[in-house]
Amino acid sequence: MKLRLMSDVLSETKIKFVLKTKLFGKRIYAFWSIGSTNDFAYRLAMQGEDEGALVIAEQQERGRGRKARVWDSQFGKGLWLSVILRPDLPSSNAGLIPYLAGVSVSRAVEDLTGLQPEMKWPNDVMLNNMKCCGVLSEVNFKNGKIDFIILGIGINVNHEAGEWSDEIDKIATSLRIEKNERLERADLLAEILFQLEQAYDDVKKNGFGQLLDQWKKRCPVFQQNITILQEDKKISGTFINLDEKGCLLLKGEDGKIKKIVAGDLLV
Ligand code: BT5
Repeated sequence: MKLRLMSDVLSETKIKFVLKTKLFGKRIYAFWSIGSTNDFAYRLAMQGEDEGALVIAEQQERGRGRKARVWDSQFGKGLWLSVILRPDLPSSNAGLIPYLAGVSVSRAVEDLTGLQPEMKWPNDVMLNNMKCCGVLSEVNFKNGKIDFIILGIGINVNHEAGEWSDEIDKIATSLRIEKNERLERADLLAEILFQLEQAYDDVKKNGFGQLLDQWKKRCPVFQQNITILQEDKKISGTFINLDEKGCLLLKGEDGKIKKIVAGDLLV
């Protein structure tokens, strides 16, 4: 047991050994414990770190979601990682990066486990209607262009039921819970970065159209009636499309189309 646990640690050497990417993981910053991988990657990027650098930790003490929400990042249970992107893309494309992450994680999970993740707008990957992965994409602009994007991904891998607080336990799941077996986090990491690199190369060459189609195919409420919560306001309508900036287009009962930039989908 002890040996197995030790070998599960995601050291730089172990990560290098399993990676099958050229760009992502070119530099690896692997931590036992860190505040937030996104914060660390942001500082690195500000200091000029190249695209492709990977920051990963066994545990985050201050893992973050959107709007400073807490992201539960228990030691050794999941993948808590951030990568630095410096895409030569129009700044209007920045809001599409979370979709890139969602589809890539979903493909990796599908390939390794046979499970079929679903997308929940804007940035969740779900299994059985429970959240197994969240994405936090943070952009820094310079002279009106994208300087860098920190793409943070948190995925629950080897948690067992009851290992979160009561509040999170009600909405979260892990791959282990869904698949009923423990997973090798290193293999999943390698596959996620591989899928991410392929998808990233593809959108840089061909645009985001196909990627967004993939996302919509995996989203069970696409073209259905939904309700979105923004602060304390609820907006309902039909989820008719995603636009070229990644906004959700919602058609109200009055036939008018609203662009939703941010919010939380109520189920
Ligand atoms: C997210 O925010 O889902 C983005 C999460 C991104 C986490 C990664 S880990 C690596 C990198 N470094 C960071 O500091 N962050 C990124 P949001 O959509 O706002 O959802 C946050 C909500 O998800 C919380 O308010 C909880 O309700 C729930 N939650 C927290 N921890 C969870 C977990 N481990 N699994 C499932 N749900 C969780």
